[in-house]
Amino acid sequence: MQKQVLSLLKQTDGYLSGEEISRRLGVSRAAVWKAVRALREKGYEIDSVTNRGYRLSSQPDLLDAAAIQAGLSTHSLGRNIIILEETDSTNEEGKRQGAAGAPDGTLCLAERQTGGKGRLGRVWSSPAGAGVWMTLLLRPQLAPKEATQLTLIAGLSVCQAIRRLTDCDAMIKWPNDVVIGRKKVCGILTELAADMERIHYVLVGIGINANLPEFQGELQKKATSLLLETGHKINRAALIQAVLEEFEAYYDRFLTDLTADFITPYEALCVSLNRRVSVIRGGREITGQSIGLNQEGELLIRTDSGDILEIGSGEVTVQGIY
Ligand code: BT5
Repeated sequence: MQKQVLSLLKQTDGYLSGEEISRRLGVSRAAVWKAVRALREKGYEIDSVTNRGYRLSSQPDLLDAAAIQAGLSTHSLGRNIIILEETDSTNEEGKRQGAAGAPDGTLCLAERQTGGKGRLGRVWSSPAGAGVWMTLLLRPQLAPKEATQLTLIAGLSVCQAIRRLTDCDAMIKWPNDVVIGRKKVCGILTELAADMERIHYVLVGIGINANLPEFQGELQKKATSLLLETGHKINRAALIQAVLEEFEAYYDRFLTDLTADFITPYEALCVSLNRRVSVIRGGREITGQSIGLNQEGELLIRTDSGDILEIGSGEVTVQGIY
Protein backbone atom coordinates (compact mmCIF):
# COMPACT_ATOMS: atom_id res chain seq x y z
CA MET A 1 0.00 0.00 0.00
CA GLN A 2 2.75 2.49 0.97
CA LYS A 3 4.64 1.47 -2.16
CA GLN A 4 1.60 2.11 -4.35
CA VAL A 5 0.88 5.53 -2.81
CA LEU A 6 4.54 6.44 -3.18
CA SER A 7 4.63 5.36 -6.77
CA LEU A 8 1.54 7.49 -7.59
CA LEU A 9 3.09 10.52 -5.86
CA LYS A 10 6.35 9.99 -7.75
CA GLN A 11 4.51 9.92 -11.07
CA THR A 12 2.72 13.20 -10.33
CA ASP A 13 4.43 16.56 -10.75
CA GLY A 14 2.13 18.67 -8.58
CA TYR A 15 -0.52 17.70 -6.06
CA LEU A 16 -2.66 14.59 -6.18
CA SER A 17 -5.86 14.57 -4.15
CA GLY A 18 -6.51 11.94 -1.49
CA GLU A 19 -9.75 11.16 -3.26
CA GLU A 20 -7.97 10.48 -6.55
CA ILE A 21 -5.42 8.23 -4.83
CA SER A 22 -8.13 6.26 -3.03
CA ARG A 23 -10.08 5.89 -6.28
CA ARG A 24 -7.07 4.73 -8.28
CA LEU A 25 -5.97 2.23 -5.66
CA GLY A 26 -9.48 1.15 -4.69
CA VAL A 27 -8.92 1.84 -0.99
CA SER A 28 -10.46 4.18 1.61
CA ARG A 29 -9.28 7.77 2.23
CA ALA A 30 -8.31 6.67 5.74
CA ALA A 31 -6.03 4.00 4.29
CA VAL A 32 -4.37 6.61 2.05
CA TRP A 33 -3.81 8.88 5.04
CA LYS A 34 -2.29 6.01 7.03
CA ALA A 35 0.11 5.21 4.19
CA VAL A 36 1.13 8.89 3.92
CA ARG A 37 1.80 9.01 7.65
CA ALA A 38 3.93 5.84 7.48
CA LEU A 39 5.92 7.24 4.54
CA ARG A 40 6.57 10.46 6.46
CA GLU A 41 7.91 8.41 9.36
CA LYS A 42 10.38 6.85 6.93
CA GLY A 43 11.70 10.25 5.93
CA TYR A 44 9.61 11.09 2.85
CA GLU A 45 8.49 14.71 2.98
CA ILE A 46 4.92 14.89 1.75
CA ASP A 47 3.14 18.28 1.69
CA SER A 48 -0.58 18.24 2.16
CA VAL A 49 -2.79 21.18 1.22
CA THR A 50 -6.56 21.30 1.74
CA ASN A 51 -8.49 20.90 -1.51
CA ARG A 52 -5.33 20.09 -3.48
CA GLY A 53 -4.06 16.91 -1.86
CA TYR A 54 -0.57 15.50 -1.46
CA ARG A 55 2.75 16.26 -3.09
CA LEU A 56 6.07 14.50 -2.65
CA SER A 57 8.63 17.22 -1.90
CA SER A 58 11.67 15.18 -0.94
CA GLN A 59 12.76 11.59 -0.62
CA PRO A 60 15.05 10.12 2.01
CA ASP A 61 18.48 8.97 0.92
CA LEU A 62 17.73 5.26 0.88
CA LEU A 63 20.09 2.52 -0.17
CA ASP A 64 19.25 1.26 -3.61
CA ALA A 65 20.77 -1.76 -5.35
CA ALA A 66 20.41 -0.24 -8.82
CA ALA A 67 22.24 2.93 -7.72
CA ILE A 68 25.08 0.87 -6.23
CA GLN A 69 25.42 -1.34 -9.29
CA ALA A 70 25.27 1.52 -11.79
CA GLY A 71 28.86 2.01 -12.89
CA LEU A 72 30.24 -0.57 -10.44
CA SER A 73 33.36 -2.03 -12.03
CA THR A 74 33.73 -5.22 -9.93
CA HIS A 75 33.17 -8.62 -11.49
CA SER A 76 31.91 -10.58 -8.48
CA LEU A 77 31.57 -8.31 -5.43
CA GLY A 78 28.14 -6.71 -5.18
CA ARG A 79 26.70 -8.50 -8.21
CA ASN A 80 24.07 -9.90 -5.82
CA ILE A 81 22.81 -7.28 -3.34
CA ILE A 82 20.36 -7.74 -0.50
CA ILE A 83 19.07 -4.56 1.13
CA LEU A 84 17.01 -4.69 4.29
CA GLU A 85 15.32 -1.80 6.02
CA GLU A 86 16.13 -3.36 9.34
CA THR A 87 17.98 -6.47 10.47
CA ASP A 88 19.62 -7.81 13.62
CA SER A 89 23.10 -7.67 12.07
CA THR A 90 24.18 -7.79 8.44
CA ASN A 91 26.76 -10.43 9.49
CA GLU A 92 23.89 -12.60 10.79
CA GLU A 93 21.98 -11.97 7.57
CA GLY A 94 25.16 -12.94 5.69
CA LYS A 95 25.26 -16.24 7.62
CA ARG A 96 21.64 -16.95 6.74
CA GLN A 97 22.38 -16.16 3.10
CA GLY A 98 25.57 -18.22 3.19
CA ALA A 99 23.76 -21.24 4.64
CA ALA A 100 21.07 -20.88 1.97
CA GLY A 101 23.71 -20.99 -0.79
CA ALA A 102 24.00 -17.32 -1.80
CA PRO A 103 26.84 -16.75 -4.29
CA ASP A 104 30.36 -15.54 -3.61
CA GLY A 105 30.44 -11.73 -3.49
CA THR A 106 26.88 -11.31 -2.15
CA LEU A 107 26.52 -7.96 -0.39
CA CYS A 108 24.08 -7.59 2.52
CA LEU A 109 23.14 -4.08 3.56
CA ALA A 110 20.74 -2.67 6.12
CA GLU A 111 19.49 0.81 6.81
CA ARG A 112 19.46 -0.05 10.50
CA GLN A 113 20.80 -2.87 12.69
CA THR A 114 19.06 -3.76 15.93
CA GLY A 115 21.90 -6.02 17.05
CA GLY A 116 24.93 -4.51 15.33
CA LYS A 117 28.00 -6.13 16.83
CA GLY A 118 31.68 -5.48 17.28
CA ARG A 119 34.32 -7.97 18.33
CA LEU A 120 34.09 -9.94 21.57
CA GLY A 121 30.35 -9.32 21.91
CA ARG A 122 30.67 -5.54 21.89
CA VAL A 123 27.83 -3.42 20.54
CA TRP A 124 28.11 -1.51 17.25
CA SER A 125 25.81 1.50 17.17
CA SER A 126 23.91 1.39 13.86
CA PRO A 127 21.18 4.03 13.62
CA ALA A 128 18.83 4.24 10.64
CA GLY A 129 19.52 5.79 7.26
CA ALA A 130 22.91 7.36 7.81
CA GLY A 131 25.49 4.61 7.97
CA VAL A 132 26.95 1.98 5.71
CA TRP A 133 26.27 -1.24 7.58
CA MET A 134 27.31 -3.96 5.22
CA THR A 135 28.59 -7.54 5.01
CA LEU A 136 30.36 -9.22 2.15
CA LEU A 137 29.80 -12.94 1.82
CA LEU A 138 32.89 -14.55 0.31
CA ARG A 139 33.66 -18.14 -0.56
CA PRO A 140 37.45 -18.14 -0.96
CA GLN A 141 39.56 -21.28 -1.24
CA LEU A 142 41.64 -20.46 1.80
CA ALA A 143 42.64 -22.16 5.00
CA PRO A 144 40.88 -20.65 8.03
CA LYS A 145 44.04 -18.96 9.34
CA GLU A 146 44.59 -17.13 6.06
CA ALA A 147 41.21 -15.44 6.41
CA THR A 148 42.47 -13.03 9.08
CA GLN A 149 44.21 -11.18 6.27
CA LEU A 150 40.83 -10.33 4.77
CA THR A 151 40.22 -8.02 7.73
CA LEU A 152 43.40 -6.15 6.86
CA ILE A 153 42.41 -5.95 3.21
CA ALA A 154 38.99 -4.60 4.25
CA GLY A 155 40.55 -1.91 6.47
CA LEU A 156 42.92 -0.88 3.71
CA SER A 157 40.07 -0.75 1.18
CA VAL A 158 37.82 1.40 3.36
CA CYS A 159 40.69 3.73 4.14
CA GLN A 160 41.51 4.16 0.46
CA ALA A 161 37.83 4.53 -0.51
CA ILE A 162 37.38 7.35 2.03
CA ARG A 163 40.52 9.04 0.71
CA ARG A 164 39.29 8.63 -2.86
CA LEU A 165 35.96 10.34 -2.14
CA THR A 166 36.81 12.92 0.52
CA ASP A 167 39.80 14.96 1.58
CA CYS A 168 39.88 13.23 4.98
CA ASP A 169 43.24 11.82 6.07
CA ALA A 170 41.79 8.44 7.00
CA MET A 171 44.27 6.04 8.61
CA ILE A 172 44.14 2.41 9.70
CA LYS A 173 44.44 1.44 13.32
CA TRP A 174 45.73 -2.11 13.27
CA PRO A 175 44.06 -4.47 12.81
CA ASN A 176 40.51 -3.46 12.10
CA ASP A 177 39.64 0.19 12.65
CA VAL A 178 39.72 3.14 10.31
CA VAL A 179 40.25 6.42 12.12
CA ILE A 180 40.25 10.09 11.23
CA GLY A 181 42.38 12.09 13.60
CA ARG A 182 41.91 10.40 16.95
CA LYS A 183 38.43 9.06 16.26
CA LYS A 184 36.99 5.90 14.77
CA VAL A 185 34.98 6.20 11.57
CA CYS A 186 34.81 2.50 10.65
CA GLY A 187 34.99 -0.89 12.34
CA ILE A 188 35.37 -4.31 10.74
CA LEU A 189 34.21 -7.67 12.01
CA THR A 190 35.23 -10.78 10.07
CA GLU A 191 33.53 -14.06 10.89
CA LEU A 192 33.97 -17.54 9.44
CA ALA A 193 31.95 -20.63 8.79
CA ALA A 194 34.66 -23.26 8.48
CA ASP A 195 35.93 -26.64 9.50
CA MET A 196 39.57 -27.32 10.39
CA GLU A 197 40.87 -27.34 6.81
CA ARG A 198 38.36 -25.50 4.74
CA ILE A 199 36.38 -22.30 4.78
CA HIS A 200 32.73 -22.64 3.85
CA TYR A 201 32.24 -18.91 3.73
CA VAL A 202 33.58 -15.71 5.25
CA LEU A 203 31.58 -12.71 6.40
CA VAL A 204 33.43 -9.44 6.21
CA GLY A 205 31.27 -7.00 8.17
CA ILE A 206 32.05 -3.33 7.61
CA GLY A 207 30.46 -0.46 9.49
CA ILE A 208 31.20 3.06 8.22
CA ASN A 209 29.81 6.13 9.94
CA ALA A 210 28.90 7.94 6.74
CA ASN A 211 26.24 10.57 7.43
CA LEU A 212 25.73 10.23 11.18
CA PRO A 213 25.06 13.77 12.44
CA GLU A 214 26.02 13.09 16.06
CA PHE A 215 26.97 10.45 18.61
CA GLN A 216 25.56 9.78 22.03
CA GLY A 217 27.26 9.09 25.35
CA GLU A 218 30.78 7.68 25.39
CA LEU A 219 30.93 7.52 21.57
CA GLN A 220 31.03 11.33 21.43
CA LYS A 221 34.69 11.31 22.32
CA LYS A 222 35.82 8.31 20.33
CA ALA A 223 33.68 8.16 17.17
CA THR A 224 33.33 10.39 14.15
CA SER A 225 31.49 10.33 10.82
CA LEU A 226 32.33 11.51 7.32
CA LEU A 227 29.54 14.09 7.66
CA LEU A 228 31.09 15.48 10.85
CA GLU A 229 34.55 15.55 9.28
CA THR A 230 33.64 17.10 5.93
CA GLY A 231 30.51 19.11 6.74
CA HIS A 232 28.51 17.51 3.97
CA LYS A 233 26.69 14.28 3.27
CA ILE A 234 28.44 11.60 1.31
CA ASN A 235 26.62 9.58 -1.33
CA ARG A 236 26.46 6.17 0.33
CA ALA A 237 26.11 4.31 -2.98
CA ALA A 238 29.36 5.88 -4.23
CA LEU A 239 31.11 4.99 -0.97
CA ILE A 240 29.96 1.37 -1.15
CA GLN A 241 31.09 1.15 -4.78
CA ALA A 242 34.51 2.52 -3.93
CA VAL A 243 34.96 0.06 -1.05
CA LEU A 244 33.92 -2.89 -3.24
CA GLU A 245 36.27 -1.86 -6.03
CA GLU A 246 39.26 -1.33 -3.74
CA PHE A 247 38.54 -4.59 -1.92
CA GLU A 248 38.16 -6.68 -5.05
CA ALA A 249 41.46 -5.49 -6.51
CA TYR A 250 43.40 -6.59 -3.39
CA TYR A 251 41.28 -9.69 -2.82
CA ASP A 252 41.78 -11.06 -6.35
CA ARG A 253 45.52 -10.55 -6.12
CA PHE A 254 45.61 -12.20 -2.70
CA LEU A 255 43.65 -15.25 -3.89
CA THR A 256 45.92 -15.84 -6.86
CA ASP A 257 49.09 -15.22 -4.85
CA LEU A 258 48.96 -15.50 -1.08
CA THR A 259 52.23 -13.61 -0.85
CA ALA A 260 50.89 -10.66 -2.88
CA ASP A 261 52.00 -7.54 -1.14
CA PHE A 262 49.23 -5.52 0.40
CA ILE A 263 51.32 -4.99 3.53
CA THR A 264 53.32 -2.12 1.99
CA PRO A 265 50.26 0.04 1.18
CA TYR A 266 48.72 -1.01 4.49
CA GLU A 267 51.80 0.08 6.43
CA ALA A 268 51.81 3.41 4.61
CA LEU A 269 48.34 4.14 6.02
CA CYS A 270 48.74 2.47 9.41
CA VAL A 271 48.70 4.80 12.37
CA SER A 272 49.73 2.07 14.79
CA LEU A 273 53.37 1.93 13.65
CA ASN A 274 56.40 3.54 15.25
CA ARG A 275 54.47 4.28 18.37
CA ARG A 276 54.46 3.27 21.97
CA VAL A 277 51.96 0.46 22.27
CA SER A 278 50.79 -1.84 24.98
CA VAL A 279 49.42 -5.30 24.51
CA ILE A 280 47.82 -7.82 26.81
CA ARG A 281 49.50 -11.23 26.51
CA GLY A 282 48.82 -14.13 28.80
CA GLY A 283 47.06 -11.74 31.18
CA ARG A 284 50.13 -9.50 31.34
CA GLU A 285 50.51 -6.02 29.89
CA ILE A 286 53.62 -5.62 27.75
CA THR A 287 54.77 -2.27 26.40
CA GLY A 288 57.11 -1.49 23.56
CA GLN A 289 57.48 0.11 20.18
CA SER A 290 55.51 -1.08 17.14
CA ILE A 291 57.98 -1.43 14.29
CA GLY A 292 56.07 -2.95 11.38
CA LEU A 293 53.96 -5.81 10.12
CA ASN A 294 55.14 -9.23 8.97
CA GLN A 295 53.93 -11.01 5.81
CA GLU A 296 50.93 -12.45 7.69
CA GLY A 297 49.87 -9.00 8.81
CA GLU A 298 50.93 -9.55 12.42
CA LEU A 299 52.11 -6.50 14.31
CA LEU A 300 55.79 -6.57 15.27
CA ILE A 301 56.58 -5.04 18.63
CA ARG A 302 60.04 -4.41 20.05
CA THR A 303 59.45 -4.74 23.76
CA ASP A 304 61.22 -2.57 26.29
CA SER A 305 63.39 -5.58 27.12
CA GLY A 306 64.47 -5.85 23.46
CA ASP A 307 62.47 -8.91 22.34
CA ILE A 308 60.48 -8.86 19.11
CA LEU A 309 56.88 -10.01 19.57
CA GLU A 310 54.53 -10.94 16.73
CA ILE A 311 51.00 -10.01 17.68
CA GLY A 312 48.33 -11.76 15.65
CA SER A 313 45.28 -10.80 17.63
CA GLY A 314 44.32 -9.36 20.97
CA GLU A 315 44.05 -5.84 22.09
CA VAL A 316 46.74 -3.35 21.29
CA THR A 317 46.48 0.12 22.70
CA VAL A 318 48.25 2.78 20.70
CA GLN A 319 49.04 5.68 22.94
CA GLY A 320 47.43 8.90 21.78
CA ILE A 321 44.47 7.44 19.87
CA TYR A 322 41.28 7.38 21.90
C1 BT5 B 1 34.40 -3.25 15.58
O1 BT5 B 1 34.44 -3.90 16.77
O2 BT5 B 1 34.87 -2.17 15.36
C2 BT5 B 1 33.64 -4.00 14.49
C3 BT5 B 1 32.41 -3.30 14.07
C4 BT5 B 1 31.76 -3.96 12.88
C5 BT5 B 1 30.44 -3.35 12.53
C6 BT5 B 1 29.88 -3.92 11.27
S1 BT5 B 1 28.44 -3.10 10.76
C7 BT5 B 1 28.08 -4.30 9.61
C8 BT5 B 1 28.41 -5.62 10.27
N1 BT5 B 1 27.29 -6.12 11.04
C9 BT5 B 1 27.57 -6.17 12.34
O3 BT5 B 1 26.77 -6.56 13.23
N2 BT5 B 1 28.83 -5.76 12.55
C10 BT5 B 1 29.48 -5.40 11.32
P1 BT5 B 1 35.33 -3.48 18.00
O4 BT5 B 1 36.74 -3.25 17.56
O5 BT5 B 1 35.05 -4.50 19.03
O6 BT5 B 1 34.76 -2.06 18.43
C11 BT5 B 1 33.53 -1.93 19.09
C12 BT5 B 1 33.58 -0.63 19.90
O7 BT5 B 1 33.51 0.49 18.99
C13 BT5 B 1 32.40 -0.46 20.83
O8 BT5 B 1 32.66 -1.05 22.07
C14 BT5 B 1 32.28 1.06 20.95
O9 BT5 B 1 33.20 1.56 21.89
C15 BT5 B 1 32.75 1.55 19.58
N3 BT5 B 1 31.61 1.81 18.70
C16 BT5 B 1 30.35 1.29 18.71
N4 BT5 B 1 29.61 1.78 17.71
C17 BT5 B 1 30.41 2.67 17.04
C18 BT5 B 1 30.24 3.48 15.90
N5 BT5 B 1 29.10 3.52 15.19
N6 BT5 B 1 31.30 4.25 15.52
C19 BT5 B 1 32.47 4.23 16.18
N7 BT5 B 1 32.69 3.47 17.27
C20 BT5 B 1 31.68 2.68 17.67
